[in-house]
Amino acid sequence: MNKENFIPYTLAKTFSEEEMLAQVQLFYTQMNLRRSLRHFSDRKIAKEVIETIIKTAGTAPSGAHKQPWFFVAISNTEIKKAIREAAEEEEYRNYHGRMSEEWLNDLAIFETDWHKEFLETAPWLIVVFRRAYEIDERQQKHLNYYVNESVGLAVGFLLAAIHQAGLVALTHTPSPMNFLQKILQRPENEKPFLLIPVGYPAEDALVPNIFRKDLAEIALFLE
Ligand code: IYR
Repeated sequence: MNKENFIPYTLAKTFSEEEMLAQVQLFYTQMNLRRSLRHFSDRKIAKEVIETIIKTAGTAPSGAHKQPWFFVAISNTEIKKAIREAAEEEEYRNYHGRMSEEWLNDLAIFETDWHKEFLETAPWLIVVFRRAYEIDERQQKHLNYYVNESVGLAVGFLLAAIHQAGLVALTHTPSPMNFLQKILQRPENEKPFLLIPVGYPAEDALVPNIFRKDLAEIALFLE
């Protein structure tokens, strides 16, 4: 092991067994309250909050520590409007022919349609990009590793941070999403991954009456 490549690991905290269980149960209880929302208030959120949420996302692990993500945070009214218009154009086509009958049936309980008002109402839109490769000073391409896994993990951290702030979000995937690359003028090595409106919930916000799978349905313990 080359000593120059390593530093000692310092754990923030260690718990007794009881404390550990209490901590993990508390975190589960908090995370279990997270919901995806489609009804946002237009109440402003300080830029520093969004900055810190994005810094939290940037603490996620990634293949060969390449950190193959990029976040564009938008509060600008004109840009949000342009994104809404482009997203609605694509979604109109999705709901009128591009999505299968089965897909439309699966979505029926969510009562979604091509209207995406939340893209203008929410005070911030965070557009997450995945970087399939990096371009060095000599214009050489260098592939990143496990890009979907890495960016998915970063988004998980992002959503947890949003929830921790008492805010709500939607992991939105207007499809296709290349309009985001154009509107936001991102380089060719970045492709849109998710579009995430962030804000306070609208006062009258409703969420679908759906349930999470039990532990036995999502896990197997081999002891
Ligand atoms: N992108 C469309 C359709 C949609 C797809 C899935 I999978 C959802 O979980 C919800 C919606 C839309 O945003 O309406």
